[in-house]
Amino acid sequence: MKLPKREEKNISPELRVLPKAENGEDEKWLQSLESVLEFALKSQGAQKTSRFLDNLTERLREQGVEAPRVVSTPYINTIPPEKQAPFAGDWEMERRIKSYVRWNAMAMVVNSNRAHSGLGGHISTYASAATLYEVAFNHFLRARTEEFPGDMVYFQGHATPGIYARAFLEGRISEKHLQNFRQELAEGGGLSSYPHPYLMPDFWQFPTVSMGLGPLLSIYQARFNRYLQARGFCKGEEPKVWAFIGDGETDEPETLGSLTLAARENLDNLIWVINCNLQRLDGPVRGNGKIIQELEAAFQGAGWNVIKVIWGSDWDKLLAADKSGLLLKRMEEAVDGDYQKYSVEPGSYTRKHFFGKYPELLGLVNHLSDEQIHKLLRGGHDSRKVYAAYKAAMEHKGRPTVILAKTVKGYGLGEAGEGRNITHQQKKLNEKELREFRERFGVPISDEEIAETPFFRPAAASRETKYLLEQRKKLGGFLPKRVVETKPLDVPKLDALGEFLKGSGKFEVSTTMGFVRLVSMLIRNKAIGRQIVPIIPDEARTFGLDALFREIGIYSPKGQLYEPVDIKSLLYYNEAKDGQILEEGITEAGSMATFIAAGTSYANHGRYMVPFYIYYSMFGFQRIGDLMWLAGDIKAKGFLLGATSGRTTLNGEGLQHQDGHSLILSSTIPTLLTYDPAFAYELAVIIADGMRRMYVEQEDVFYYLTLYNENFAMPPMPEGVEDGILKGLYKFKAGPENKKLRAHIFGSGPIIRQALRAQQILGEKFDVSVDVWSATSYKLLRNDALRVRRWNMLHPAATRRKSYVQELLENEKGVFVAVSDNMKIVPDQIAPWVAGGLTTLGTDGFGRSDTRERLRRFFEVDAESTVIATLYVLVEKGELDPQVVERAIKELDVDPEKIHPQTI
Ligand SMILES: Cc1ncc(C[n+]2csc(CCOP(=O)(O)OP(=O)(O)O)c2C)c(N)n1
Ligand SMILES: [Mg+2]
Repeated sequence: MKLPKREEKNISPELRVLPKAENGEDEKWLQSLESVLEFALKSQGAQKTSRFLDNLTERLREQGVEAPRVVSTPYINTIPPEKQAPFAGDWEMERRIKSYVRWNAMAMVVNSNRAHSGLGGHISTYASAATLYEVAFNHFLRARTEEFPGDMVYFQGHATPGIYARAFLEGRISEKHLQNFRQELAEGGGLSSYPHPYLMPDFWQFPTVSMGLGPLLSIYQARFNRYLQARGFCKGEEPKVWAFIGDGETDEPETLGSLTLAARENLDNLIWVINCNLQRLDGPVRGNGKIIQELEAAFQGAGWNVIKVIWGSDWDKLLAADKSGLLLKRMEEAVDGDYQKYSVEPGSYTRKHFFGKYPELLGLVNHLSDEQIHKLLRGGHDSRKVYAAYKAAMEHKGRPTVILAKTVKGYGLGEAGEGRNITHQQKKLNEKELREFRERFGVPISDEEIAETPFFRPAAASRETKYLLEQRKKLGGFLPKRVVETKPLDVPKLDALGEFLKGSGKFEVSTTMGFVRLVSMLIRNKAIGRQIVPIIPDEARTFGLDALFREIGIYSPKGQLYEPVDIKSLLYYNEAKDGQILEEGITEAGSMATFIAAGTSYANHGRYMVPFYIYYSMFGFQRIGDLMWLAGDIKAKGFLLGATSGRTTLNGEGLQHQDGHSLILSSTIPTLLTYDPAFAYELAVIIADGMRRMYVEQEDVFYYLTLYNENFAMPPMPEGVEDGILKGLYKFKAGPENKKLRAHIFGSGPIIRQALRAQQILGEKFDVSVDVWSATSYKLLRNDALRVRRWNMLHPAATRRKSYVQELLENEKGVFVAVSDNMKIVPDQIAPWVAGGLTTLGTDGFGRSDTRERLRRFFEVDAESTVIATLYVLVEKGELDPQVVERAIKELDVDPEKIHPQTI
């Protein structure tokens, strides 16, 4: 490090750090400190010197002096020019290739919108990030090979045009594809707007466009890679996880929320590149401040290695020439709003307002024309600076690295949007703007063609194509690329889970307890036990999963450095380097990110892992629904288990805990199979079949199951109900045949016991014969019914098909009632296919704390309320006198004037 010399005469009044004393002693102070520094640097080296300074400030603090806690460094590049690794490529060649990618990325958006205005797309994000990507593609991002899983790259969602444009130059996608950007239904197929593995399963690995999710996932992906390593699943060269992130995106709490985990677990396999173009969609990210300095402080504080790439190489000379220290001062005092202005205005403006603030600085740029001043590059546009930063990040040990690269949004668009607030939305360029763009980047497109914005791809035999292919070859091949060549798992069949089919005898257990037992059995299974990944956000004891702590250990890269307080107990908190449980602490988002990493290891690591993520039901879809949606997009496989489910089954916890709607929220995810099982055997049937479908048949689906905490004797599985359990409905207990009045009650979860009690009351007191059905999945019943109806509609002359639910119920006589611990809309899903209609009882309204009995009466889902509802439907059908209902209300002691929990 070279310190700018601050000779006495050169210290400008603006830079004084100490009040001017009469005898000029501040200069002496400064000089003596600087000579200490210089001596230390020369004789001890940079690291020891910085330790010395740390110790010094520490001693000041011990003396009670308010010494500054340094979380940010000067507003200059972290890597000084003399420490900068030399650029290892053909700079001119790479510039040309980058220019062609730039052009095609812009042309895709312009062409799509010219053909169909309103299709959208983004030009300015990639325009600002082109150098960040191209240096990575040419030198750092390693593709998947036989022996290496490939670096895992989270591309910024809005930069996709650039990624497609490069794949086009690589010959991986066709011109037709580019033409059909954002037109996926066009003939011949098109390209998805953003990275979506669901839509382009051979190309995209990681969805990123819902801002904040990509960064979060990348941390947990890097951590999961370490978990696989520690447990002996991965060997050899370790992949790096790269995340390209927008500076505006860092305002999402998910982006910065898990930084400390990455540092704590020493994830030096993780590199973030934050494109600090100082703008988001509407305007500046921090117009009145500096996003780079703010982020530096956050990352430093969290323990990351921070590399700032602020200034391009041209500035090195200016900084070296500035002996007064004023240039750095000026760099620090200008805010991002000013820098945005400098990128929009001509060089004369920057000369006057940036350099001109201090007359001494004007001298520094006297030799530069206005044009040259305007072209002074920001660090993120300078391949040499970016290369050096990436190399340093690759080599850094012990901590994750973040690169904060300063760029200009819409770089190269000129009047069409460079640095302007409207640039994010810019989709069109007029002919003049196209010409300027072509000239600026030297793209060989003729005047005659330019208005058509043709794509440009150098010939296969050209030096450019050869170079870019050669660089990719050195890095193992192309990327992004998603490859699925995974061997199916030898999952246990249902008979291996026989004990669940027999019932629990006299023992009263909950489905949660049943699940814990089941997962323990699976963990002991020889064929797949090691692949099971139990994930839990600090609720293991709530659900009884602590039984597994000792047996399989909690993953911790440091092992256990302390003796746990409960070492003497059977279920002590056992952390181990090769622990199998991922105990995430209180982060549902982090736990879900782990679920996604584990659930996609078949695509990213070529092997199936089987995640079971068990959590407090209410803090699932409601809290982190966007991540669950993403799990569908990324084709994660595994089981989500919403425990302590039900508005009235979890009784004491009240309004923010009692979930009665996760089955509705979860039903919105197209590839998610949702189940609401009542009994342990149902759970076993669903999980066994789920494993078969996901890990043997390799279907791209995942599962959500509710688990409840009400204990009761689990019945044995009746004969022949397996198919019904999986399809969503089966008859559990029939009533007598010989009665005139007949009814059917569908129950799910523990509320089926209320249906069974209602069956008894209706039989004994009101002479109604009731069949009780277990409804395991209204979503699946509805989806099947919709599919069949659609088929019939589109094949009107063919023999009509029947859905499962219609077939099952068509010969049943009597009225239909459904009762659930969830909102009425859950069973309502199948109402159109129940002949004669379906009356539903459910728990609409906010939860509250009380006993189960009182809550069930309050929400009108107990046996008595079910009896009243059933009798009333018989009245509506003209089969019963209303007085019978009145009698029931009295006899069953139900208050007809009670509060209605639905509220509005
Ligand atoms: C969760 C979420 N909220 C809002 C958006 C809409 N959106 C798309 S891009 C964008 C601005 C992005 O700014 P920045 O992260 O700085 O990226 P840049 O394009 O500047 O590189 C916004 C608000 C989104 N995609 N995701
Ligand atoms: Mg931005």
